[in-house]
Amino acid sequence: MSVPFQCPFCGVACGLLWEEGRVRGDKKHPATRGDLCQKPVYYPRMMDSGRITVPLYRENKDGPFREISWDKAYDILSSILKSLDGEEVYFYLSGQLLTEDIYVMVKLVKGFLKTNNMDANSRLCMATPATAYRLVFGSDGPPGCYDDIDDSDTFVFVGSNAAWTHPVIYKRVLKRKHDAGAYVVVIDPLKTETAKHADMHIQLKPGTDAFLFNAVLYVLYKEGCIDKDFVSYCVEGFEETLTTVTKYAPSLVSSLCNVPLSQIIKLAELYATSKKLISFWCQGINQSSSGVATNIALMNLHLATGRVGEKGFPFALTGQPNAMGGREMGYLSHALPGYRDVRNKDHRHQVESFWGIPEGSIRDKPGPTVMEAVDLILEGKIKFLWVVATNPAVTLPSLGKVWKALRKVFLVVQDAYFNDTVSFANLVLPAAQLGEKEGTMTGSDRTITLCRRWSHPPGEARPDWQIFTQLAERLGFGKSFPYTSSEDIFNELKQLTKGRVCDISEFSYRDLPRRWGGRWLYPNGSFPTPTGKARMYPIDPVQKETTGGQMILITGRTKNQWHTMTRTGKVPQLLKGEEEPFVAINPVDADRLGLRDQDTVVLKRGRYAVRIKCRVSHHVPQGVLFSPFGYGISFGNPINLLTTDTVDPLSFQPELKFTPVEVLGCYEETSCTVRKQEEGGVP
Ligand SMILES: Nc1nc2c(c(=O)[nH]1)N[C@H]1C(S)=C(S)[C@@H](COP(=O)(O)OP(=O)(O)OC[C@H]3O[C@@H](n4cnc5c(=O)[nH]c(N)nc54)[C@H](O)[C@@H]3O)O[C@H]1N2
Ligand SMILES: Nc1nc2c(c(=O)[nH]1)N[C@H]1C(S)=C(S)[C@@H](COP(=O)(O)OP(=O)(O)OC[C@H]3O[C@@H](n4cnc5c(=O)[nH]c(N)nc54)[C@H](O)[C@@H]3O)O[C@H]1N2
Ligand code: SF4
Ligand SMILES: [Mo]
Repeated sequence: MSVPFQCPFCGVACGLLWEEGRVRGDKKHPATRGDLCQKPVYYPRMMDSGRITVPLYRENKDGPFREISWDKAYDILSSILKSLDGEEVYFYLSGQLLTEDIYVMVKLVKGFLKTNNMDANSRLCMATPATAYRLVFGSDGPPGCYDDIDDSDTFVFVGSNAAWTHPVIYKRVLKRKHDAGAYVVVIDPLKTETAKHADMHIQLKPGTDAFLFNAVLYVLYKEGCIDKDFVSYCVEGFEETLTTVTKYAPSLVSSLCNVPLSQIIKLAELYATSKKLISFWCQGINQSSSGVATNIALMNLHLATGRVGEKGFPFALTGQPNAMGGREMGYLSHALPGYRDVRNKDHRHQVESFWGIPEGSIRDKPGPTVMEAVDLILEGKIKFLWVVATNPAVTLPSLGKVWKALRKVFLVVQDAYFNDTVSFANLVLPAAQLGEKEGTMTGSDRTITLCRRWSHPPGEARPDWQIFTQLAERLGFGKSFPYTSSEDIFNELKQLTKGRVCDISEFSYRDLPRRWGGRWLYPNGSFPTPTGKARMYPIDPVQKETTGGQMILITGRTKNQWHTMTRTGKVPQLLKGEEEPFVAINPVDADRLGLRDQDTVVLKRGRYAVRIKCRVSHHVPQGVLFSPFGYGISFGNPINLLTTDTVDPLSFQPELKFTPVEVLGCYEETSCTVRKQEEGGVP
């Protein structure tokens, strides 16, 4: 038996085949053509260990869980949901769910429970590029696709360690470098694996990318390299942008970013003269308090040089396997299915009439973002939180506050595995995972893959869409949720995309995998904005500061682990070298602090502290630290105790790449208390 599915890990979304317990690449898959990396190869070996198999309940969070039936679980849920109003409940979803799972939950919550109190872990991930794309092009979605890699001659990776995080894309780029001499630029403060293979590594100071892009635009203008035709027919805002950019002369920016002038000139030359140039970017410029501005500053370079089609384009690498599908279905707090927005009256009416609910059912204000919801829980305004396929007890920033909120709220955790958030829960719902349920996901280049199943969920576990459907029935909405299969749901949700950029109304399960939007989203230089033109914006970057004695903590990923390790952490081959948390520190800084490799240090921000082993490494520059964020509570205090919920003003995505911290050598350890109890305590 050969069962097609999509990789459950990164957003490259490789098409795979399960064949009698083995996983291999699907050569017929149009996006990834049979390629894959190590992680999914071990998937069949992870699937069974540490699973939640029955619904569990406890009224008192300090007491033990007891097993309950699904009937009882739905009773508990429906009686709470009926007793609270829309502002008192909150739903936190994930880009690791199927599109069908997400659609049912969005419909139930935004349409029938009449609240926009919903968000997803994409808030920590893709909220920034989704916002920037909308502002610049009028719509979310990457303008090109993977096929474009194969005839490009220049690749610029910004804040992306793709060699580890999007390995199949990076391999394809390196093949192009090898076969056709393509030129690869990596812009990253760290000497990453990705940077090692680059022709030019621009090792800039953290948080200074927008300055760099402004300087590149400055050079492009001064050297007469603007695509004037494209700009005049297809772009608005060029003049204002230019006025601002003249403040960012390359000599000034060179010292500000701490990069050689020659690299700024070379980068400008590449945007000016390449045949086809793709800028790939990811969390290094998304998880930032000025993320949208930096995304736009990068996209300005593409608009100024007419690179939004055959000459290349800006391409935001999606993190999770179905963060694209989630955005298409409107799982962020402002959104509705079909890339619609709750603030738009026509959009609300279109969706209301499709769902057969009265006008005015969908609220016209975006709900709070997940970090705002944490504050609302602490204020006593949100009383019920349902977390599905994400592990906020480790991955949200400002964990001291998050733990307090998780302890306070009535918490439902719906997961396939016992993750860290379960230890804060009242009600635990066992979910089926990929391989045990069917449905679709959309990958980074808009290709939708149908995931068939080869196995049954363990015990009482159920597909997420089924859990939501059965609850909807209990709540009296059965008629509007008549689904008996994920295909029923797909056949409904696709109709809501008709006429939208992400139109899949003609797709069916039979013809997947298939990409929506064609090869290029905007092939004729016309954009879904009110004027039909794309928009450049003047960007005045703000310099982020540290105070004396502090170092800049960057957080991110390791090569073989997937976030909080609920699956990959069970495979010794993938754990090798990644068994325990660490912080990487430059040898000069280590010397100054009297540290040797493998010493324990204490990282401190305000009253929060994390004890952690250090790795002395040339890969981080002086003044900067790097630490992976996925290690759960059983490893000690997670690194997100130190990160803050400072957010971007437009995307509300938190700053996770720039946290000023103090580093105390092990000899100072005793002076540094970890105030677990005070902050709500680790369970
Ligand atoms: N192995 C593995 N792969 C994954 C994941 C995983 O958990 N494990 N997770 C997936 C998900 S959900 C996501 S979102 C992606 C994330 O993929 P990436 O964004 O590639 O991964 P990160 O390690 O978070 O950060 C990338 C880089 O940003 C750099 N950076 C930090 N600050 C700055 C800055 O100011 N400017 C610039 N230019 N760079 C900066 C860091 O040094 C780091 O090398 O990975 C996906 N793929
Ligand atoms: N400091 C710092 N923090 C970060 C980041 C960073 O770079 N630095 N990155 C952020 C980013 S980009 C992301 S995407 C988040 C990721 O953060 P999370 O989403 O919290 O991390 P995961 O470990 O991927 O959690 C996914 C959960 O879904 C469960 N699961 C898997 N499949 C299914 C299913 O089919 N159904 C159900 N119900 N459950 C399932 C898994 O068991 C796991 O518990 O972390 C964010 N946090
Ligand atoms: S590159 Fe990403 S999608 Fe492809 S196999 Fe590896 S983890 Fe899975
Ligand atoms: Mo992500």
